[in-house]
Amino acid sequence: MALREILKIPDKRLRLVSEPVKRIDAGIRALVDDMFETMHDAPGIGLAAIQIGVAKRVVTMDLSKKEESHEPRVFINPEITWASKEKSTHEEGCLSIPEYYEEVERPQQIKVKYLDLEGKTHEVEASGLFATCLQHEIDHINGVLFIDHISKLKRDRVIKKFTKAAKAAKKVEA
Ligand code: K1U
Ligand code: ZN
Repeated sequence: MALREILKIPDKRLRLVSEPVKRIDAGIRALVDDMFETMHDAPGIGLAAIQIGVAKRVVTMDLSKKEESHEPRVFINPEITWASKEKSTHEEGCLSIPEYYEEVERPQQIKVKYLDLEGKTHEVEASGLFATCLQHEIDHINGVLFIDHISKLKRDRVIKKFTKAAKAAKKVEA
């Protein structure tokens, strides 16, 4: 297991469309282990593989409230098969845009088809934080960020702030 660096905006890799997983092998299992370690360390409740620079359609999630009782979930090649017409609004954060939170409106309920680590197909119905987090992570594997769902004015402002910080960090490195 290894702690991996989480990409931050404006890293262009966050805009890649991730590739479907063709075979669930030792490489995918090692990737999932690294994702859980990185996500729990951050800490976060979800992570998409592209956030650690791997453009594969793999998502990890743990919505458990207590630190001692982890409820790890893995979604491989997740696909939204149904979304409710009713919408709901939740505050979202993103490990690739640290310390920035905004309200986002999304379908209130969704159904998602995915593979588990054994390659078995499942379909799950999600609502509440589970639905919000799944949609946020499926957006990531499609190169979409939660700031794409907010006003252009707010989005431009946050991109500008992180671009400036990335340039300053590069200058210190050089
Ligand atoms: O994908 C990510 O960037 C992870 C993100 C997931 C997410 C959070 C909230 C709404 C939608 C999607 C996070 O985990 S941000 C951190 C966070 O929300 C959190 C961290 C520790 C405890 C509880 C929440
Ligand atoms: Zn995110």
